[in-house]
Amino acid sequence: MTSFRVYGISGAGSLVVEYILALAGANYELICLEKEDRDGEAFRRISPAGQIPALETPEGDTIFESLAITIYLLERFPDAGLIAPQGHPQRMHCLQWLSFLSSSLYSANLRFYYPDRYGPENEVRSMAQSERRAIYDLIDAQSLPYLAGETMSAADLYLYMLLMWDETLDEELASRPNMQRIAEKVGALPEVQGVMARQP
Ligand SMILES: N[C@@H](CCC(=O)N[C@@H](CS)C(=O)NCC(=O)O)C(=O)O
Repeated sequence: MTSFRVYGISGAGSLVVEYILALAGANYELICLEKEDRDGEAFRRISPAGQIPALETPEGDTIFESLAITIYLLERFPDAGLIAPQGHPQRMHCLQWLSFLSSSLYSANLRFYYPDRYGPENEVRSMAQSERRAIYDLIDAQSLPYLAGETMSAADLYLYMLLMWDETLDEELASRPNMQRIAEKVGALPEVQGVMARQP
């Protein structure tokens, strides 16, 4: 195998993995899994919880969890310009925002889209919606051009993926100009547009 294999679901948590690979100029194949594939023994050996994203490297190693895959790819493609170099403060801020987004906004989205897994559906969903909006406000309160600072980083790509899941995104962005600017900049990248256009 000469390319990466991304295990995903169309438009879901595999997007950030695709964005990074596309921006790094790496070859990859997207394998979209149905529920029965995700529950199957073969995939559970790669991702024990049966969740996507998971990644198989050209060397045949596998890794799951979107944050871990993101950090792994940032290390593997240091020249892709998606994180500042070692020792630069923007590097720690990129890691900080990635970590924050993965533990807070991604989780709120999971509660919003799979509420029955967490408790009474309507209550869980409405609490997740409030939480999502509070996190949007917090992001919008940042005044820097991008999450980590002056230049775009993987944290902005990760945010963009999470925003893509919001069915009322236009309304959410309309009242949050700082977050809107980041979404527009990321959405204007041809590599990101290519990934979105190729979603099965
Ligand atoms: N913490 C995990 C969450 C992964 C996750 O929940 N993925 C969702 C799609 S966005 C999934 O696999 N859903 C299918 C399912 O849970 O049945 C990560 O960041 O990778």
